[in-house]
Amino acid sequence: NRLKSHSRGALIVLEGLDRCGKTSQASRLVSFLTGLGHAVEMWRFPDRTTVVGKMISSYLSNRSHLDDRAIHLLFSANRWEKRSLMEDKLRCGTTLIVDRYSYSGVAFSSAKELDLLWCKTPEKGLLAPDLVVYLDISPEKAAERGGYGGERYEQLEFQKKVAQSYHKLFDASWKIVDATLPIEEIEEQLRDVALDCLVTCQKGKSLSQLWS
Ligand code: 2DT
Repeated sequence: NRLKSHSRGALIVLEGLDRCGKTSQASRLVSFLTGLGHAVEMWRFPDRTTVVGKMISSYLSNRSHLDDRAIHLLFSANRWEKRSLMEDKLRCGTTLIVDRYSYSGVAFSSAKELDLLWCKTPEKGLLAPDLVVYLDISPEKAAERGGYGGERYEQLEFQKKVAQSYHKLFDASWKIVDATLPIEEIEEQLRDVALDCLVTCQKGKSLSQLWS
């Protein structure tokens, strides 16, 4: 119908510690929404395919070393280089399910004791998500799931600090989901909040900017 073809897509972000199940829930949600006939894409940050993304990937796999602030700004630049495409997609009606966004940027860098406000600053002006879902799991439980790869941040002690940083970012608008529930239950909760969010966006909720 006319309204639908002119309405914008929703920007939905999934956040959480490593091994919380974000990536598999994001792809399940994409399949579900696609099945309902919505235009949907799965995105992730860091986007390791760009030149900046390749620098980030090399840092994460310990093939290069970078100053804490320098890598923070690269993660941010990696979002900025996708910003206009993101806006175009949303305005054309495509919903984006994004695996990690600025909150990962701030949570991981401030876990290294960089100032929280300093970490947020380069994110200002990026598109604000319409919905943030946090898949909540304790660092200990996440570690028990095994399968930490060999990447730089995949260590229990560091993940504990990241969890604390995430808690400082929690906002009343976030949907906090217990990531230890059965996969299907989490999936169900995500479907509900995502559909509500899509409706709100279709009804004309405008796009806004982060941390303004
Ligand atoms: P994946 O394992 O999900 O690819 O993430 N990270 C991520 C940051 O430190 N800053 C950021 O801005 C983003 C998006 C989280 C790779 C690691 O990179 C961290 C885990």
